[in-house]
Amino acid sequence: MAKGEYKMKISLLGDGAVGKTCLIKKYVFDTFSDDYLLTLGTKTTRKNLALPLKEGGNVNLTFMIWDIMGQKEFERLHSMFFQGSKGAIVVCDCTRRETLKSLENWVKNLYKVAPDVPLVFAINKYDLIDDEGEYTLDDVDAMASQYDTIVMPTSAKTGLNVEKAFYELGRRLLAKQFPTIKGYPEKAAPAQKPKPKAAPGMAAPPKEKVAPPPVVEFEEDAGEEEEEEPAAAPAPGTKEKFSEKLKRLMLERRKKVKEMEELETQIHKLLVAGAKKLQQRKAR
Ligand code: G3D
Ligand code: MG
Repeated sequence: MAKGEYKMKISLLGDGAVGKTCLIKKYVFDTFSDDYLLTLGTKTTRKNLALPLKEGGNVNLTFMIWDIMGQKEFERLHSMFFQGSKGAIVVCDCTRRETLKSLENWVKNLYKVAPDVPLVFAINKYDLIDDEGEYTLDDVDAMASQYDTIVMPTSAKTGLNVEKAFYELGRRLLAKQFPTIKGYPEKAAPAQKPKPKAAPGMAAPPKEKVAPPPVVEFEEDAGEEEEEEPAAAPAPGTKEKFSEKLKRLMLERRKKVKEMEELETQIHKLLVAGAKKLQQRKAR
């Protein structure tokens, strides 16, 4: 049973080519291709995540994931992208130290329009750490400790910590309302000891329980089913039953939230189209 339903905008920030779009693609569609370009940037991608509570039941969270273009020339558009963000995954690339140096700048700019929202720092391309890595997690930990955040090595290529990074951000987004959301269900470590065998005539030992992975499903901006329209407000002076009023207000609220989301998606599309034009003009 869901104990709550939430929809929240989050942003992926970081310099150009650190892997933001690939991380979103890996998380939402579970694929990675090296020739993948800016195709996802044209719309807000959604993904549903069920966060299990210690006392049982889940909280359902829909991420509205905003991908930005990290290149410096789009900087003046960024504050518009950031507005309404409830949290962010801030990404750098372990093979380019300059992307690590920019992390703080990204956070500073985000905090101007979305102060103190929860963050996760992702040190991406960690699959390349042995051959091309320029710095490691330790270099980032010191800097990250000034923010209330966690740092994770990620790889959009191998999938390392991709789900975990989004899960941890989701957990932080809802931590105030739901402090009992469980931690990310890590896969059980390989058993060190040989498993006890059942003595003859005895029942086999119970199998070790492994926490199931969080329930996730994705949804692009697909058309949604028809929704009930709120009833008209009664004429002034007319009595309205408590239950009817509550239902009317809840439906009105839902309608307004939907309208706002549609506006946000339109704004996002417009900004991305504007950024692309700017990019084309620069290339000429
Ligand atoms: P951006 O959205 O932050 O600008 P992209 O970055 O997601 O477009 O990725 C930029 C490049 O990095 C892409 O390569 C992509 O394949 C590669 N990349 C992204 N994440 C990873 C990763 O975790 N590991 C490795 N090895 N490569 C990654 P191209 O060559 O297409 O520019
Ligand atoms: Mg991108």
